[in-house]
Amino acid sequence: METIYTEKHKLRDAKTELFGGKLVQPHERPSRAEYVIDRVRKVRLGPVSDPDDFGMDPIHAIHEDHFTEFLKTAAARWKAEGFEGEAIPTTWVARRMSNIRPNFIEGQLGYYALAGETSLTEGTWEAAYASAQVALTGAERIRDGARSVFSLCRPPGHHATADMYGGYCFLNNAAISAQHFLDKGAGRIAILDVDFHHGNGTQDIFYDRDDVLFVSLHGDPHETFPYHLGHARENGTGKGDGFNLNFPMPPGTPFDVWRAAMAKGLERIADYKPDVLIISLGVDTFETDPISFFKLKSDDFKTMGADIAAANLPTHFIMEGGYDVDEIGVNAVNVLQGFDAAAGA
Ligand code: 5XA
Ligand code: ZN
Repeated sequence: METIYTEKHKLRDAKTELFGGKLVQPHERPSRAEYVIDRVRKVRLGPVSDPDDFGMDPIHAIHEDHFTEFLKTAAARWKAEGFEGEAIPTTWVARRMSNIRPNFIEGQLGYYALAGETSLTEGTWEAAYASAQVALTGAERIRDGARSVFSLCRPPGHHATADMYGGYCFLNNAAISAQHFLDKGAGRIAILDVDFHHGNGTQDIFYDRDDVLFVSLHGDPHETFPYHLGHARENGTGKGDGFNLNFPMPPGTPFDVWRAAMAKGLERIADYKPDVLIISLGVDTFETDPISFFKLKSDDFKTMGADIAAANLPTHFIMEGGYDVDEIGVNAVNVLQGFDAAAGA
């Protein structure tokens, strides 16, 4: 399997994450992608290629112009005000308040953030832009006939909505890829999100549409991030009714339970008959992940890849989360090797 990768991800190198009431070293850090690419090379998964540049149009097919403009300029504006730390929001559009965008940078952070842990820093925009280009390049490989491709995106994307960032995400790489396939002539795309966290951004972007089926397996939002979306009753709305499927699961969920949920999701995907399957590939379901509570083991990721291959669809893997950094390479690449072995590659 080919991997698309760029070192530009290193431009996203925040020094602080608001976690447990303290500013700590971010869980989402450059070494994550380095462990993954090292493992890709070590096991000789396949060629590693640089992304091409598709410009802003495919990004703006998903994200609002005013939002991308904000992401581009926020860190510099924050610094220009004399604030010394990294830019984090302190206020939100809470219940019964006004949704009018403020002018001052501090107010705009609260307007555009869906969570407070994610600092905006110099270089973040460039890394997020490059990450989206990685996903678009992966999409083009599938359009050119590849059975599968791995877009090693960093920063991740599945929490980002059309106009909100947070949960370590800025641009929604899976959504940008899905829309790109549709804009180039595909009729239906399925996204299977296997990250530990619910892909609230992807759900929100496609919630009223029937040309993208979104299936997510994740920690029950009563118990974990993103807390305010991801319940089983969220099935889509309007034309999108029936095209959103959530499988929230409780703390301690082991692989056999998780796998049975994925089988149900894959059944729905088979019924839908998509042109392409996109996998939002997070490996924070791992048993020792520091911010998650499922109990998957390293070998389970191989089985996961084999089960995904059995769907027999062109498959675009897009990297999302995973924070047991020492094991992230093995776990992510186990999915891809399990897929390749079952697909006969
Ligand atoms: O998939 N999303 C993540 O891994 C980020 C979770 C952020 C929690 N504050
Ligand atoms: Zn996650």
